Amino acid sequence: MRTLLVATTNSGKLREIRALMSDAPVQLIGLPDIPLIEEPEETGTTFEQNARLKAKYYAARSGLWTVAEDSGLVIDALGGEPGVLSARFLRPDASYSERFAEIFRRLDAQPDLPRTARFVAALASVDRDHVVYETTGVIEGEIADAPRGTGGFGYDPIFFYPPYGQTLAEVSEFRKIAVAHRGVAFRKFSSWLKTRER
Ligand code: ITT
Repeated sequence: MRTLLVATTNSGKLREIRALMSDAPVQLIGLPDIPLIEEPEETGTTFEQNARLKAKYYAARSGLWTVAEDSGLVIDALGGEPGVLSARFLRPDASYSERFAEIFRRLDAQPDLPRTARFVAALASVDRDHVVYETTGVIEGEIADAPRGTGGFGYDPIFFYPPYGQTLAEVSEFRKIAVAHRGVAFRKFSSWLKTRER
């Protein structure tokens, strides 16, 4: 089995990706398993550009076949913010409670606008400098009235998923990845791997 580097510095993402790829025919390793590589600057303006940028960067520095993803929360009433800047929204070191408060403040200032939002994930896999696979995944939902739940990570406490009637922080990881953006993208990748890595 070939080794595949899952290039993310986000432990929440890594945990979900390991669960999603548990039956993929590859030997998964994460950034904590290899010598430290400095993080790239995410200069892209789209999720797809940043996913490619990260996959190419980590593949070149590690010499390993790599998969990376770029994701974020897109809120319609905020013109798509925080979007590709989700990890850095407000300030790179802002807490999520500060970020939630700012989002509620801005949404409350526009009570007539819908609270629709989506999480988007773009995935890119690079092998020997070539992008060998790309895909995206999306989950549609709404911004909750208040943060709820302690599971998941990032913006999960404010992302209300109507079919569950709960935020993504109120459901188990199993139920989250069954429907969420990263689950959609990594299941497609895993199916593609099964056809390629026989
Ligand atoms: P890497 O670039 O190292 O993978 P990162 O956290 O900086 O880690 P991104 O630039 O792709 O990754 O930013 C993704 C941010 O979007 C993440 O830090 C969260 O704030 C948010 N996000 C993405 N997926 C999420 C999810 O499933 N639940 C909650 N928040 C999520």
